[in-house]
Order: sequence, then structure tokens, then C-alpha cells
Amino acid sequence: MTESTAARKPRRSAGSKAAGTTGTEASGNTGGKAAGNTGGKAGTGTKRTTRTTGTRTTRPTRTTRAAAKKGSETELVQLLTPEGERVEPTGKAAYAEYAEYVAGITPDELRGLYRDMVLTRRFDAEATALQRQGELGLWASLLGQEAAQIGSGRATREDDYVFPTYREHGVAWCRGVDPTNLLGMFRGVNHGGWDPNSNNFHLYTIVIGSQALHATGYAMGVAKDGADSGVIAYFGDGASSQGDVSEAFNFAAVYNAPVVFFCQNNQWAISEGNEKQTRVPLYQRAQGFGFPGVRVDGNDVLASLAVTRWALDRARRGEGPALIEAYTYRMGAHTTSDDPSRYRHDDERAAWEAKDPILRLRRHLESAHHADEGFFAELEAESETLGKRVREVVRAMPDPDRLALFENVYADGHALVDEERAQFAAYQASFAEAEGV
Ligand SMILES: Cc1ncc(C[n+]2csc(CCOP(=O)(O)OP(=O)(O)O)c2C)c(N)n1
Ligand SMILES: [Mg+2]
Repeated sequence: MTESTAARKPRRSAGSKAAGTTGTEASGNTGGKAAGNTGGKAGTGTKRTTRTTGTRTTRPTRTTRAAAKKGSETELVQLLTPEGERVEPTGKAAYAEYAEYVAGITPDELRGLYRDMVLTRRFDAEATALQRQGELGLWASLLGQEAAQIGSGRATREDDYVFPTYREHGVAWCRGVDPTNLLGMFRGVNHGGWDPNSNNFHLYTIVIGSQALHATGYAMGVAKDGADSGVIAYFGDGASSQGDVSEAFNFAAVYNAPVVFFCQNNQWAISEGNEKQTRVPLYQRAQGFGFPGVRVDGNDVLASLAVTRWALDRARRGEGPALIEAYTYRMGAHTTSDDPSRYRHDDERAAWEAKDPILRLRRHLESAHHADEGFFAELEAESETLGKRVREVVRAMPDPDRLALFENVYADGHALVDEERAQFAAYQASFAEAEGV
């Protein structure tokens, strides 16, 4: 993995970009397209569980049940089954359009996607362990969401701009951000940890849904510049309930902004399930705003790559925004401060384990004889090396100067902040005095 230090500005270009030529060069492992497969279907709609809040039941009405049922018949774009089989064309024109973007993918590129997912999962496991050892204050695991993130991340071009939430470690990897840089904020030693313009990867955003607006504004600017870069905003199913996200959808639609809204529907917003977020499948929201929405199997890296390439490509051509709902599952806790056993059943997780994104690509690589034991052993060794490096770098991160807390609040300083800094400095000094130092 490489990390570029050069700023990646939006690229001006007269014509549209040819399909399938996207993908960052970080490990140069994706790209290319040819005619080919179409997606299969799956019956995964919004949950319709009846839940009670206080004395008031939130039972869906007949109409909302009908809408949800319609959603449950929704086709999921899937190009690789959980058993690792490539999905053959079924005559669905729209699916063929997505599948085109990965039909020519080479064994080398498939191994690259696998490597990305394995190393990202290993990094994530290491971070979770570091939090348990007291080295990080908090960690938000991406476990289970590797395919959605690596597929979409590898669909982005170097000059595209990415606006993540706080869980997009796999996308950061694809953008060439050194994973150890993701950990400073979670250790509490800095406010971000990387220069967003070095990799066109914005800082992690904790204020739920706000980055959808930032991305839309940025995309409107890209269009005004006459550039053909794409912008992608990541957010979760819970964020879809935020006003910011609806506002972003509308601005993006009416200004025809080149932005892709990538919603990872991991079924949970901390302890709130999908049925508290929406009465229709999330991807259908796009229709009301006037742009296309697609539900993709978020545990299928190929489908995630294909659909994101498709969406970015049409954005580059000036066809405006698209919503991708990556249907996936948060296998772990919301963060290390959360205990999911308090609100969800183990059998739900077990059902999703069978659809594991890494396992399905491994099955495919093995059955198609695209990878041998040597490849998997080498990757295991590379994972170990990455884990060790992450541990060493995190433990060596210096504590910041406590007064640095007051920096960067205002661009040009502020009298009140100066006063607070002085008070805090005096408070700190009082400890030394008390100890007679
Ligand atoms: C505006 C705002 N409201 C509430 C929160 C607290 N909060 C942090 S994460 C979260 C749930 C987000 O769920 P989702 O969008 O599905 O993303 P996920 O964590 O599942 O990836 C909430 C409510 C916040 N950070 N910002
Ligand atoms: Mg969620």
C-alpha cells in the first residue's frame, strides 16, 4: 500500500470517462470491464418486527407492511454468491449494465481485492485488541463490511473525493491512507490524523449524516469547475433518518451534483434496527428525490465494485447523483463501548456469518484455481507484519501537549479561547505546586 503526499485535485476534462477505468492505484488491483454476468436476486427487505416504545406501539400499518413486502421482493445486485459462484446473466438489462464493469476482472485483480479485505480485517482486529489493552479510547469496527468498503473504495479514481463516516477503514486503505494514521483520534492524541487533501479522503466525521452535505457541496464545486471527478459520501442506515441526508439528496438532485451516496445498511444504528429508520427499502428513497437508487449485496465485493463504478461513471458524465444501498451486516459491536448482546440475538449474527464477504471470495479463488496455498500463506504472513507494525506505531504515539487542545478552534484566535487556555495552564501548574515541584 502506498501513501501519496501529493494533493489530488479534481480533474478537469472535457469528455466522459470510459467505463471500468476507475480504481485507485494504491495496489493497482482492480479495473477493466467486459461484457458478462448479470446479478441474481435475493429476498432481503426491511424488517417488519413489531416493537413497542413505552406505551405506544410502532406496529406498521397495512400500507407500510405492503411497502415493506414490496421491498422484500427487491432484487439485490449480486455477482458472487455466498458459495463463491459467479452469478450468470439472467436477462436483466440493468444487472448486465452493472456486471459489465467487472466482467473482465482478472485473477490478479481478484486476488488484490481479497488481499485488501484480509488486511483490512486484520487491521481492524488489531485495533479492537489495542482498545481492549487500553491503548485506544474507543474503536468502531468494520467487521463484516469489508466487501462494501473495498469494492466501493477500489471503484474510486485518484482525483475523486471521499467523505467517510468513522467506520470506513477499508475505504481509507483503498485511498492509500496509512492505517496507523486512523488510530490517533481513537487514542485521543490528535483530532484527525491525516491531511484530507493528500489522499482526497476527508477526516472521519462523527456528526451523523453531516458529511452527506459536505460531499454534495464539494460535488457542486467540482461541477462548477468543469471537472469530471466524482464524489462519494458514506453513511449508515441510521444516518438516513437525519435531515442532513435528505437535504443533501435534494441539493444533489436539483443541482445535478456528481455525488454518489453510499449507504452501508449494516442493519443497526447502535441498538436501533432498520424498522426504526424506514418503512421502505432505503435505496427506494432516491426515487422521491429524482435520481436512481440501487440495492447491492454489500457482502459481495464484485457487486459493490461494479455498482459503484457504474454510479461514479454516470456522475462523471454529468448524469447526477445516485444512491447505493449496500446491504450488509455489522458483525461486531457498534463500538468497543457497546454490547450488542443486550439488543440482538446470536442467531442473527450466525445467519450473516454464512454470507461472510471474505470467505465467499476465498471460495471463488479456490474453486476457480485463481489462488494456491502459497498465496494464502504469504497473505497470512503479511497480515502478521501489519498487525505488528500497527501495535508498535500506536504504542509509540507521543502524548500531545495538553494546551494543544485550544489550537485550531478559530482560524485567527479568539480572546475567550486565550482566557480559557490561560486558566487551564494555571490549573495544570497547580498540580506541580501541590507536589512541591
Ligand atoms: C447528529 C448525531 N446524532 C447522534 C449521534 C450519536 N450516534 C453515533 S453513531 C450513531 C448511529 C449511527 O448509525 P448508522 O448511521 O447506521 O451507522 P453505523 O454506526 O451503523 O455504521 C448515533 C446515533 C451522533 N454522533 N451524531
Ligand atoms: Mg448502521
